[in-house]
Amino acid sequence: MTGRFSFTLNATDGQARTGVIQTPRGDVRTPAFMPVGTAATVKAMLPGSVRETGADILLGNTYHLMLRPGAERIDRLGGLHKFMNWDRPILTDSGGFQVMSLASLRKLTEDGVTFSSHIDGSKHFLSPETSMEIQRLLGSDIVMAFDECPALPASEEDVAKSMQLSMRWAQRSRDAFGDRPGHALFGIMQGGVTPELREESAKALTAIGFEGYAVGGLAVGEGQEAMFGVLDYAPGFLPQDKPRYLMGVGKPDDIVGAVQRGIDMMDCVLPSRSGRTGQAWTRRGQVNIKNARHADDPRPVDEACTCPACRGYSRAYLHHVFRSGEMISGMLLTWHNLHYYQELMEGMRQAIAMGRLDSFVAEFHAERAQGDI
Ligand code: PRF
Ligand code: ZN
Repeated sequence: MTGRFSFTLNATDGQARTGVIQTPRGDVRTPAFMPVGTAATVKAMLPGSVRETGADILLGNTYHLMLRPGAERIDRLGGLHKFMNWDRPILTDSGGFQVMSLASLRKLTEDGVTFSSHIDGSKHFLSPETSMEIQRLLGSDIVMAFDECPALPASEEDVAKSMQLSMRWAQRSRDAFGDRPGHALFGIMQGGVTPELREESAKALTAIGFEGYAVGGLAVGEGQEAMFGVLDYAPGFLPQDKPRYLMGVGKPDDIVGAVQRGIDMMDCVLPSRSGRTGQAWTRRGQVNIKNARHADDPRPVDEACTCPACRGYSRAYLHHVFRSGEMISGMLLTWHNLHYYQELMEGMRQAIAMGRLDSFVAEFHAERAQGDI
């Protein structure tokens, strides 16, 4: 694998930006939405189908893959790209956030986190050093620093202490990552909803120096208004010439608001997970295919959508296969949802390039306000 990791900004519109992340495994057009492939699969989708929706990059998870099937095993089998048959870029999260939300018997020290697996109760240890090693074994293209995301609500003092620990871990992540041409390490800003803490975190990260910067610690229950409040200033603390990644966001209107505020990358389980629970996301908002009103409806989920679900199937069919527990239900709705998300990103990229993001966003909200009809 030759080539380098770089980021080119092509245009800005207000705070919003569009550009390209170049990696040896291919380009990532920004703003980018990364489908989540936690267990080495975007659930219910073949990799070629994920690509057809317009995805340039997937997200994988250190926490899940270290527990099952194990990073050493994936390494022996040729790395995560080969293992899951996706040859384009993969970003891996570092594990700390998932430990805090999924594992039991957690013990946090300066060194790292000891925890019990949510799968079989086995005991494990994650630290900046072990997380960097696991992400190297996986063959990740964009490696995330090992951080701690405090559970909310938390006092400002606890958020400050946690952020400062994450900044020490960021330095240890940088040191352990080493020199790996073509691979990138991203730092993760923490600091809750306190501007001074966000600024302190950004200064610590930029002093260390990363190939990209994530805004962590948001979308953890604070609500959209508080999240946008932080995004009104936090991206401005980060270098202009490096990608900015908002972790674990979000609903379509969260994504649009984040892009307007200068975010370049996002990931969320929502389009894939809600596809498996009978929720479709469309220009007109959310459609619950379980609802009896769809049982005789010959129309597609969205008349204007060109995905395989909307080109080939009625709401009545999707309602039927969901009610029957058929696997094609999750496959079709996941495809539709990922297609919708990627089309939204493409629309924003083009709008930013033309300096028309405000009118794009106005149209986005106007269509949603009409509701599903
Ligand atoms: N840190 C890491 N992963 C994350 C988060 C974080 O703060 C979030 C917060 N929304 C999602 N995923 N490492
Ligand atoms: Zn569709």
